[in-house]
Amino acid sequence: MAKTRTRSKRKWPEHLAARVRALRQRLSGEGLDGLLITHPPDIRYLTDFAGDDSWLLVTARQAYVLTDFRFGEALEQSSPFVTAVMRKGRMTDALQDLLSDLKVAKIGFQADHLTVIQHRTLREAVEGVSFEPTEAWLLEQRAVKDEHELRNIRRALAVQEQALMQTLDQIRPGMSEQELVALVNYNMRWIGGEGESFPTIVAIDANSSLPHHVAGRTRVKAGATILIDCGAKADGYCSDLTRVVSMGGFPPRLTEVYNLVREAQLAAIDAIAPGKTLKEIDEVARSIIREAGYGDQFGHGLGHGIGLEIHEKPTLSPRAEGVLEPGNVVTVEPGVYLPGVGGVRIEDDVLVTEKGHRKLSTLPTAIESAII
Ligand SMILES: [Mn+2]
Repeated sequence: MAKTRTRSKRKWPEHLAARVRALRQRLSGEGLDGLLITHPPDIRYLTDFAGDDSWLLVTARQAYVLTDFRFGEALEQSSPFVTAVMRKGRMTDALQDLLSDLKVAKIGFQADHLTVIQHRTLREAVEGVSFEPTEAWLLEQRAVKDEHELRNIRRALAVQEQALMQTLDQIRPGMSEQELVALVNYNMRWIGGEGESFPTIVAIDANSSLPHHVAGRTRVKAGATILIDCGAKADGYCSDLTRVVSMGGFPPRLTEVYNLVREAQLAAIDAIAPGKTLKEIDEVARSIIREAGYGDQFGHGLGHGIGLEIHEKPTLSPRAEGVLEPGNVVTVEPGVYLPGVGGVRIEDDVLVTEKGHRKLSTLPTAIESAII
């Protein structure tokens, strides 16, 4: 088969080189000659290349991106330092062709990001190489953010906060959930975000007791409770915030719940520090809500990591194992959901620092600020 690759001699940007070095260290520690990376966010993390339908092979000395015509120019622009392998046929054939040139015996693959069919095809198409399953290596590495990543998360948050404020100014009686979703998304794009981190949630009145309500035709009326959960993206990095507001003032039951959720959130944020277990942070918020009699109405985990994906490690939940580390960025989002009445969730994004934590989001949460 014709050779369509030339080794790139371009120098890697230092922050990407550092990420690849860390991966190579693990590879050699585990006795592997390379890792085949099939999950697009992991490929982007290591190379800045944001195309899909492409695979990355990292060996001890080289990094190859297997892609096709659709992404060739984009790859050259974002990542001239990798070696491009332009495939014309099947991905596995291109890989076979590449591997037959390299002196490699054992290649790891991402067991959590390869389908059963891809795996079978790989084993059949590529001879003389043994493929070893790996799990969550890059997800674990990505849990600790470097300066470049933090800058992007901060940028995403800045866009989102401005968009959210603007949207709150624009809400009028008669607007539907769908229209508000459109408005939030429009504002995020207009202000400079790349788009949404996930489908924006807008839930009015009793719909807000559904944590992942799908926006519909319910309309804003005077006195309405409105939950907005959304996120913007900057350079691929996600932000994630939730606010609940009221047109004129919350009913007594929701006032009680709002203040409770806020108290639980502030206490959990306060407790965040390196070395703390993921479980114990969750328990700080959960115990406050439980003692107030709403334990059963807080049915999800307290938070999750954010980064190139909206749900990353570490997870703050009663079942999570592990401890917080400096560089983790997590959401803190307790909620109380009362079917038929409504729900309150308040969500902010928090960085774990060497000494404790820093709240990255800045919008207020006091109940007075939630009355519009
Ligand atoms: Mn979230």
